[in-house]
Amino acid sequence: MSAPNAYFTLTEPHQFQYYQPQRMVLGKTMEQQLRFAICYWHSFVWPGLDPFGGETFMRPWHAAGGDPMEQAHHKADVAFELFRLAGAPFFTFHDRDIAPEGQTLRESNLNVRRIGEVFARKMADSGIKLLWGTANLFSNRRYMSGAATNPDPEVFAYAAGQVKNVLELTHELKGENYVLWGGREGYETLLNTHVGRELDQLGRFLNLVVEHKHKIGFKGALLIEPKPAEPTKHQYDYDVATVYGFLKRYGLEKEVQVNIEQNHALLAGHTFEHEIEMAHALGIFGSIDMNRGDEMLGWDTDQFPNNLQQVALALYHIIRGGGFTSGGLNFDAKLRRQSIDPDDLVLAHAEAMDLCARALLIAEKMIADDQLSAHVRARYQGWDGELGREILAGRVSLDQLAATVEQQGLDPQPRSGRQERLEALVTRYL
Ligand code: XUL
Ligand code: CO
Repeated sequence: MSAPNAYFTLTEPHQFQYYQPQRMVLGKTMEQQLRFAICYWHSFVWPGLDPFGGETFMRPWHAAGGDPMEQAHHKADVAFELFRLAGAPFFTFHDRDIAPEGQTLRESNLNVRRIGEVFARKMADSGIKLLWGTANLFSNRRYMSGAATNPDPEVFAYAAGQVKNVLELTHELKGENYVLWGGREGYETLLNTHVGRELDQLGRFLNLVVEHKHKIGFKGALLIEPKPAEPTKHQYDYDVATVYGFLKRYGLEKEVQVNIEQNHALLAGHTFEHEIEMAHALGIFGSIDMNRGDEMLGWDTDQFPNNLQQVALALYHIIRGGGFTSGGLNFDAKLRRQSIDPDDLVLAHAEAMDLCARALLIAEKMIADDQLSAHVRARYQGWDGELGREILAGRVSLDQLAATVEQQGLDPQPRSGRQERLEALVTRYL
């Protein structure tokens, strides 16, 4: 097994321009506000392929003919070296990212547990923590028609066996959340799909996960990650509002929250802030998968964030909604396939962290200055008056409202929404 340092030419933790973990911003340290995590899958599993070409990164732990468990150990060494060099306090993983699939569920789960033991030691030595764990219920061919939503209940059982293992491992590693992204929970054509059954199956699955969480005493949050399409044409967890409707229907809106991804929001035809604000309004905001989609491409490009204004507005809404509790900013982001230098992994993450820190300082200015929220407050002021309060308290009927307009001669006058002025104001904070 090679020494971890051998993989990167960088040897010292990144020197940031803006990210000062201990600096106080809006009542917490930057580290507590931002809670950065590096994900395993894009950096250590994806080899750089696209639909037209294969591996470009040539990661040594993917070398043909190697022993898969030894390669998994090597990968873990390099992963923790990346976390140290980039200075991220958390990481995230799927079971399949960290250990090879065995011949049986039992063997696969044991492989995951063996690397889990390696993680426990490395986490104790480094102080790096687990933001969340998750199970990969989409790569293996058995899941091609869904996991919980598969027409075959044996596949549902298999998926349950994987989730049980990763949920327990996440608990043992003191992970702060557990994520469920419905990778293939959706469908391609109604000609072969019974939507009503599939939704009930998914609702049952999630209830089982919630029951198991309580049984083992896991205190972290369970998070669903919405995505409208890809890999399936119609994903059931389309966006935050759809997930909320699903949770309500299956009685889980108090048990489960959402992990919102920038690129997924874009694919759903929403802005990132829309999804964040919707989650706050519905009381299910959990965590963020921070990345950047390409506005001209209709798929999940998972780029590292670098749009300062967009990130600042996202952080403004996150913090105004109360900020993170168990959640954080997980870089669900991957290098472009031509970025083949190992050091690109370190620099991409570190620069993204610095950008987010800079955006946090901008969000701090927006909040301290208060002009943006003052405008919104003023716009809804009427609702704090007598008429507004009576309506919302359910104390007036349509008859009474119609009579009020006539008796008081109400003639409401339109007022400017001032969008351009507000947009200009935002750019002034940058
Ligand atoms: C896929 C995606 C996943 C989840 C975890 O688009 O975002 O990597 O974040 O399963
Ligand atoms: Co994601």
